[in-house]
Amino acid sequence: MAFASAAPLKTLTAAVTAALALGLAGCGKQEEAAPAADATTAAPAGVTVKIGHAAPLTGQIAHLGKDNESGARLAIDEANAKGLTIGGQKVTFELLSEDDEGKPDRGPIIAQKFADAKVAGVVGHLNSGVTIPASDVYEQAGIPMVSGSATNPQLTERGYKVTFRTVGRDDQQGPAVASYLASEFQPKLVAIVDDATSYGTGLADEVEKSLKASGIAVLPREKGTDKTTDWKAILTKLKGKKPEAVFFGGMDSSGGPLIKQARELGIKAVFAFGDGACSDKMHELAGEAADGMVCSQAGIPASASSPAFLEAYKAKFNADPIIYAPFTYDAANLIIAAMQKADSVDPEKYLPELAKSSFDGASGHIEFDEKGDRKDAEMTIFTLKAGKLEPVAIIKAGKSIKFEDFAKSGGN
Ligand code: ABU
Repeated sequence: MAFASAAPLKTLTAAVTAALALGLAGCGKQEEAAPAADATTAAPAGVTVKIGHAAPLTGQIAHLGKDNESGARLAIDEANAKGLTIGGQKVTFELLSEDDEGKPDRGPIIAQKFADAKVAGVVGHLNSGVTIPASDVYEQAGIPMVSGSATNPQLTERGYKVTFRTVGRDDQQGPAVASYLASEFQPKLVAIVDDATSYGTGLADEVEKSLKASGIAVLPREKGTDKTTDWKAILTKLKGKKPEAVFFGGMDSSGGPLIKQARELGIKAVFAFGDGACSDKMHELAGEAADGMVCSQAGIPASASSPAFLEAYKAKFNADPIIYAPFTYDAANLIIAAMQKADSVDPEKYLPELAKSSFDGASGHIEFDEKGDRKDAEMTIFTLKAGKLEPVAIIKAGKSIKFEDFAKSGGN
């Protein structure tokens, strides 16, 4: 990623202007230090650095949004516990978390709110369809953003300097899940359904391209929305066409009802999904009907994250991460590590360090390519057996290996 200077942030306050001299600009308020009797022994003044986080925190996929938020919060709390000094100032990070409701039009509104609040960086958003329009505002404001879950290629295909992600892309994930479906199940005819979002449609397109390239016939696309939970009309139509496999591009909140209703209608096809529907929620929503499903994630499984992260997450939230928490934890830590390297929380100063990151995170080693995409992102294929999602294979740098071999090798 080539870096020109980031656009200057709007209207700096006098306090922030003073902080700019210390390399602490664009990032929030200067805290008042206690009056010191002797200037030579005075503790350095502290600053509060705001980090934005945005995801759907209400609605059908709030479980995933809260998982994302928890990952970022854990990183922020750990950094604060360490008591970091950056640019000679003691830094306290403050997480400003916003509910974007997974709605594309909320993305730019929240991004502008973060810009007005002078956040120094953003973890998020969760949905590609929200992150992409929000990123226009972050680019304008010069605010680095690292998504831990948005997988649509368009996010990093527009030459923006501030957009990064810690997960892989749907043009990696789509071929991975399509190739597993083709080799394991050898379907001759596949139906593809999507939820009409940027993510669902984009991933379904990638899967369709890959299946067709393998000589597999694909039925005309069927579409719902990201709110659809009644799929009977579409499924009844598909049943008559007898596909041997069905791929759904969408989230677990819609994917669970889809597979449940398919089994109720007697459809025996194998069902496959992408990362948005690759969670234990599928079993919660569909029960035994979800058994046998195949799905992919655009990174390593959350359960294979670093033991230190898994222990800290469990201790703090009394729960295990669902899908993306390791990736939002890493996103927040990447921003903080770049600030430390630059010895500045000024986005313009730490952005080049973020782009050059070489970081061992909870989700593995992370470096970014020139677009802001994670280099050599792993793709994991799962099947759901007896109510549990089990990773079966990892695809990295074009090579597929059994998950147990990947785990034995320590994830390298
Ligand atoms: N990657 C799946 C969920 C988030 C997205 O819309 O990309």
